[in-house]
Amino acid sequence: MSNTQRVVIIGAGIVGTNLADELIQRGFSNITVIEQGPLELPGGSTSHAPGLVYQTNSSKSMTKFASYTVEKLTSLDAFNPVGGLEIAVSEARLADLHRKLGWASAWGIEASILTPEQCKEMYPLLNEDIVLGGLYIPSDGLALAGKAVDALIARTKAAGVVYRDRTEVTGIEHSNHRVTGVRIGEELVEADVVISCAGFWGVKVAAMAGMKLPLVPMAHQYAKTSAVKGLEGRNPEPNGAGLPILRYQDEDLYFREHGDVYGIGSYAHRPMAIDLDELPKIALDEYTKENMPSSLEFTLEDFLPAWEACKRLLPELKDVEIASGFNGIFSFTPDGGSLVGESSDVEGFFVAEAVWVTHSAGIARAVAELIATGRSEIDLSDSDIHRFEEVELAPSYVEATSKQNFVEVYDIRHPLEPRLAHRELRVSPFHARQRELGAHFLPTGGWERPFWYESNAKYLSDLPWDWQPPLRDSWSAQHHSSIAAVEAYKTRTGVAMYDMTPLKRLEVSGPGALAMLQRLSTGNIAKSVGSVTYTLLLDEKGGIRSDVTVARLGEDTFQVGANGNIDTAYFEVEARKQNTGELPGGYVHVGDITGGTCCIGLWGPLAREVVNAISTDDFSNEGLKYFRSTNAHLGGVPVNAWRLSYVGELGWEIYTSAENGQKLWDVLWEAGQKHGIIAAGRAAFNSLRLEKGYRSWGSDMSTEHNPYEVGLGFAVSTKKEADFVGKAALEAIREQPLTRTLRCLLIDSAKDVVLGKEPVYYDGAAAGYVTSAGFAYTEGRPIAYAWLPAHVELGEKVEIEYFGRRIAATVTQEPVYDPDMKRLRG
Ligand code: FFO
Repeated sequence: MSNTQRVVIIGAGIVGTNLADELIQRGFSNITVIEQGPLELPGGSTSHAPGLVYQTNSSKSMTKFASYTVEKLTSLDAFNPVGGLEIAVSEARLADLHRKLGWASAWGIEASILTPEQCKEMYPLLNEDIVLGGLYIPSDGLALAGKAVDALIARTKAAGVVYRDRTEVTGIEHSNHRVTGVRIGEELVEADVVISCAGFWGVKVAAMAGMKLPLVPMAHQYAKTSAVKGLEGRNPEPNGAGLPILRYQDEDLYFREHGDVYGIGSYAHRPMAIDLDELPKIALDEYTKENMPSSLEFTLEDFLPAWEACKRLLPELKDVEIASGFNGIFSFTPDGGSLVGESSDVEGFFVAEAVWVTHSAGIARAVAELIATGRSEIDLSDSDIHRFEEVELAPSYVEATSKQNFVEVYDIRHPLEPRLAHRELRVSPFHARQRELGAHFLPTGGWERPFWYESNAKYLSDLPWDWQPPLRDSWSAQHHSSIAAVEAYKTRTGVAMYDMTPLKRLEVSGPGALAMLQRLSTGNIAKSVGSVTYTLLLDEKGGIRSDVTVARLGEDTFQVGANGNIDTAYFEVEARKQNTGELPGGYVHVGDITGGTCCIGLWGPLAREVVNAISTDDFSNEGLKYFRSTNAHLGGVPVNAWRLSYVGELGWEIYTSAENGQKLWDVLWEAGQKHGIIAAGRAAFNSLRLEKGYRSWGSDMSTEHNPYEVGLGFAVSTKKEADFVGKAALEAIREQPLTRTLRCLLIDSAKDVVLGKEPVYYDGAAAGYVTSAGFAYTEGRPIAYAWLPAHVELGEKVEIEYFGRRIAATVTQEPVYDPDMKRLRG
């Protein structure tokens, strides 16, 4: 297989060289790598990377990318498998290491918790008086990034890759939304595919293609000590290391050996954001390890407090000096993730930035797959460049959140813990009312979303005994309130209003709209005006890109309820292909109408009483059937109502334009008073959807999963004649037996709530992991969804590991709530 597309990679660091290699392996034969620095020492982040590879991450994908990096660098003789040790000096950290052990087990990494004595035995220089325990990962270790790059350059050169160093890219050329080449001053290097792997310079390169990268270059301190007695003679090679890499997160520090000296990295200092234009100008011929653009002068005063902490952990350091150091620049982003993907505006222009050495080979492989086949085998959504909302790309937001990320890089972070900076960026039209009701907000995508309302606390004492929520452990109690039980109860027995405004809404319109939606979705959209369809978007291999709802508002006008901006970018790209004539179907316009509109989910057995009191329109079961939409007036407010419910109750998603939002809230609230209406938040919402068995894209499923194993085979239309993306793949997949399935688990003990990403043990061995979880109020027990081998059967017992504790659960028939759909169709 030979692929003669002309590929230009910008940057010969650990990402760019791995990418060249991965593309060669996939048959690409025309590759040029352009590097602004000298090839021997390009001067970017790779050139000073200390190379510590800790694979375990809360993200499964990032962990897999790291494991591949270990595998690949090992094959290049550029990995020193010394193991990784993270130690705890506080009870909270020790507990968190247990949580991390859980991720390791969930993602298939061998790991163990060590006692203080075992830590000391493994690492004799430790101060055993302060260490409470450690997490040991035998397959972690040291990447020899420079050696790996040299080996990859040699190997890819031999395969025909052309390297042009000391060459600065000055422009990205494109026409008709396609990349055509890379400009180097007067010269144009023609290309079909261009990938920026320029690290922290990537912001500038991407801007040349009109792309905004939310990335802040920041300096991070690395010091080397004078010779340490306890290390003498251990490592014959000058840069050698034999002890595990060591992390001391309670003080934001990490340690490795360089022969008989220590290298110490610190995140304990103030965040030092770097302005690229103020980097020292160094002549290329003068680059040295100490003198290159990504390496700034060491600021000793910033390091001194950390140095005291170093000596507390490793008492032998009391007798040595800080011999040298530098402030090394690398990339930080608003959520700590990498920035990967293809421009939605310039086809063929990709970025792979803010990638740490740890994930470099894995992400390079994913990008190579993306270029070669249009999809990555490992889910890339955590890294997708399109995951950000427009407000999240504002320079002030990017800087503040990236700095916060720097400060918190080793902190123990609860999955719901909000960013401090830049709150109240986006609020729904109901915000003032929600505040009056004591809403507790948490942000997402710049939106403030109510999780519960303090005003509902007064109903806690009215809850029937079997709805009383049990006390939670201190971790799962964070960012949670028992008020959620009230809100769940009222939704199941009365009526509640949910703010659905932050849900991404796209309007797809024009003569080519139906053709595009038919082409991209598994469902049949060619239904009458007023229809609503729940459907999947697949990739070519049948992996789930998203699950969306599509309402046909007019012949040529559709509204799509989507999962986020990754969907927006996908629709925009596909629309453009129709608009340029590259694909048939005709003209189609995709507009993001989220901000200009709003939505209240009005749900519960009494929902119909509320709307009937303020409308002359027909909201009866026959007048507006399940999964139908209609235009109506509610208390004088023009709305569009969709009869469906993610919480599984009778009712509607009620849409109106933003300026009508507050009025809509008020008329519903007013009319609902005599039915005991409440406002309800995300905490109850999540519990109710789990009970109803509705999947959440991004947690329960991703492009790694096909519809059948997720339990969404029903959303693939068997009658639809039109071809759709993934159809051919599904035909093959349908014939194969399932190897894994998404399963519903009910936890035996009411007080054992888990939160997601915990490993699930079957027959004593880790066999899967929890995708999402909560408390099932109608069952009086916690509920979890988990990936498990297909042979695990209904009724079987499994164990979920939560902070080192095994929690018994039962594989249960789903959905546990209203399997007969009496509620929704009533
Ligand atoms: N769009 C809207 N309008 N509302 C939503 O809650 C959501 N979602 C995501 C993204 N788009 C949305 C989609 N998730 C169902 C299940 C999951 C959903 C949305 C809807 C649902 O009602 N499923 C029915 C389908 C029945 C049918 O096809 O006839 C079911 O499984 O019974 C919120 O995250």
